[in-house]
Amino acid sequence: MKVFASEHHMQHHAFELSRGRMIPSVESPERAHMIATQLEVEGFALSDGDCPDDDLLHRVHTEAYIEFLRTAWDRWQVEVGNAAPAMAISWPERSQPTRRPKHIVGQLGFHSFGADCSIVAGTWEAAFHAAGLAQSAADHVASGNGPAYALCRPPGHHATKDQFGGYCYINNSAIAAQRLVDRGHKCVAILDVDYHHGNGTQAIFYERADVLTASIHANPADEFPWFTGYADEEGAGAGRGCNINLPLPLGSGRDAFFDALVAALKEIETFGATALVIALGTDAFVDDPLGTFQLSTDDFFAIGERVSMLSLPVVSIQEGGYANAAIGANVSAYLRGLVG
Ligand code: SP5
Ligand code: ZN
Repeated sequence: MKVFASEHHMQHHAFELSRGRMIPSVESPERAHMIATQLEVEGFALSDGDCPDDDLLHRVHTEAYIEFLRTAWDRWQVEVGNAAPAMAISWPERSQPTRRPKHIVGQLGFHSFGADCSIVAGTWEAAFHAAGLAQSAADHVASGNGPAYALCRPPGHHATKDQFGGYCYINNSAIAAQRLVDRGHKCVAILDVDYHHGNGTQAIFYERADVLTASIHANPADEFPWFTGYADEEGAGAGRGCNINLPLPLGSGRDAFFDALVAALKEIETFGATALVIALGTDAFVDDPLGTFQLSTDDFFAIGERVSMLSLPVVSIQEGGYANAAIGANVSAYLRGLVG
């Protein structure tokens, strides 16, 4: 198992609006530190990644959005200053076509979908290099060198082609899948086991037939990201039938989760995927402060084992997981299950 990780993430420590109050984001630098420390203790060597290719970023996201992310902090400082986190206060209303404003405050609303996510001084650097880890992990796997894991922070699966939210800015799992396509895989699957629906990944590939997206998550009627993630969202146009949602009730345990996992893996086999991206959130863990599912550390080992049964080249990308005391053990259990 090749592990890609970098220190660039440490510059990103955002704030989030939580129950009416601004708090330091639950998505903290400590998360990646705990994972890296545990993996090193267990003997995994950590390698840095390349910078992501511009054209790869632009196949997943719009050029305007990438340019916005790159410059938003500096523009916010000119406009607002005092080193406060950059965050929207207005979002486009849904009932009529809307346009992209010029002003940074308006663009923050245009390019985001929630206030759990803000831009701080190091956000671009962290998100850019996280995408590079995903690209490098995909390159490693595409070259036939065995499985790879990218310790991406910030996470990515909520980010759409032109909007950040849910602690996500650049969609690292989508970057990995697109890289596998660009390296010759005609059918790639993304399986998202994060507790939350991978709405951004779904949106990016919704009309594409070359990337199957499948997500196991808490029912969006009761949980973030609230507005998508239902079972009847099947994809559209050429992508019809290439999106699978497996929403589960709040509080779901191992049995419900593994039934969904087996169903998703079966669909991935039927689809004929030649490579697989696992969007590895560990927030389905029983003690996760944001989740309600009941998975144990051993269950993450079993997820890895199940995934390995497909015998596909696998790129694993870190998504959520907020039980910092256990996050290292959960990730390493999954990786050990995967390699057998
Ligand atoms: C990648 C990922 O797992 N994103 C999840 C984003 C969820 N954001 C909304 C969570 C709101 C919880 N507020 C914090 C409560 C702290 N006690
Ligand atoms: Zn999550």
